[in-house]
Amino acid sequence: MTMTSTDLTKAIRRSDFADGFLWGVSTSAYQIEGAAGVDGRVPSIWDTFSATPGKVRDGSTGAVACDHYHRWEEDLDLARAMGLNSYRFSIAWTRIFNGVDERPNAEGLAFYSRLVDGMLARGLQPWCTLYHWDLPQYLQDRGGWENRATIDAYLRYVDVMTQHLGGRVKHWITHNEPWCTAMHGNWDGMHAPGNKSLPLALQVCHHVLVSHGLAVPLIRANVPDAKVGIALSLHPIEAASDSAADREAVVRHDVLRNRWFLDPLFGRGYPELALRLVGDDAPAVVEGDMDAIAARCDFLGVNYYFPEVVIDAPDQYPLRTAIVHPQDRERTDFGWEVSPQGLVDLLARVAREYPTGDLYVTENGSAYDDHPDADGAVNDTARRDYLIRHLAATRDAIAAGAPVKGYFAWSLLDNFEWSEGYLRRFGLTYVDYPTQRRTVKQSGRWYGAFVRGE
Ligand code: IFM
Repeated sequence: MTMTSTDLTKAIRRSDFADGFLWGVSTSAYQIEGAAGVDGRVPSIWDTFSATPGKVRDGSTGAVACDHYHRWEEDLDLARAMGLNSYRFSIAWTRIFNGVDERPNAEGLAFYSRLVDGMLARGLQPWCTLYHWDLPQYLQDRGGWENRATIDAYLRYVDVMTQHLGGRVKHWITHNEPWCTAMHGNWDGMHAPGNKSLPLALQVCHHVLVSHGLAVPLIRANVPDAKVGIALSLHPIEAASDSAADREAVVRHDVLRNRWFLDPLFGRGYPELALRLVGDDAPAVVEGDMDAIAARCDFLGVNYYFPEVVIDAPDQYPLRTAIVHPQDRERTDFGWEVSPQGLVDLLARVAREYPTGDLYVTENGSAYDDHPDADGAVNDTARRDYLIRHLAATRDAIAAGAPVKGYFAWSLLDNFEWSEGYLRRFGLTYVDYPTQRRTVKQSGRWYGAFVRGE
């Protein structure tokens, strides 16, 4: 039986979740902060990439974005007014080290200090992501993540930030979605720095994972009672048909999309099948790397948006698979499939196959083409329903045994959606970019009422 939109709002209650469950929103520095040249911030690879004609669909950049750097108090007030108890943000490395001075930039440190204090003052537990794709351009000029020296630079930055904020921030995410850093950045070229080479992408990926593993003990050493993890973009993989060939394609697709990250993080090394498929394109691994990557974490962050449907495609290197987009599926305005069941399956699978410890949905959300109505209200019923159905999915995954302890909606605000620029709105809050006026959407109003138990 299909539920109507009104039935849906009754489909879930806050009391379906444990008392200590975390209710949050996720954001990232480059997507919201703006203030690109302010207070000693230097360019990141995303400044360079977005300024390159043809790289971002609407020709925009994150130079101003939501001007959160100046409007952070208003933005944290929105999260507090919703009744949330946690807030996930990322630090712009480019505000901390400029590539010239040995010492960190005092103004950058002060900004994140103010921001964290602002969270604490509003009852928001800070969840800090150390790397959400905005590598300093000066490091890219020296080879970026392909160069092992970037691991050392990252560790120095992590050391400084965790010493600086460690008394106040206990939850640390080393990297957000290394798949995107590596593969979109260096294989399909959709993201900065825009390279198109599989071996390069795999080497970048390896160094990012090593940097994660080496950061884990460093964070623990600097932060009393630290909880450390990584946020992965994971996808359930589905066969387009029942044919044996398509079902085998699922196994091959999954091995690079999901297991390439999960297996080494949980001490199993890169999957044999993946290594066979990529052959000589496999990354160079230095002795000790795999042990480093397998550093025990306190939690795993799962970023979930949609399942991938694949077919057997013998001419496609290296996986011999292709992603297809069946027409009969419900989709957001971005074209991403809406599948709450995918979230149930994904969380249950991860919990079943890996010793993850606590799980958090560190991102989940939907892009629809919102427009304020004549009264200025944004009635994004589709996004509200997406949210309700994915919260219900989270509840069902917990019932199926997945130890999920929190949910962070992507995102608090409409923001700069990478190569889509400002064309895609994921926010629970509408941002009118010319005026920077914020309007909480129906989805944000619903989330707040739900979290407040109303
Ligand atoms: O906007 C991104 C975010 O930066 C990382 N995860 C996916 C989101 C939606 O594409």
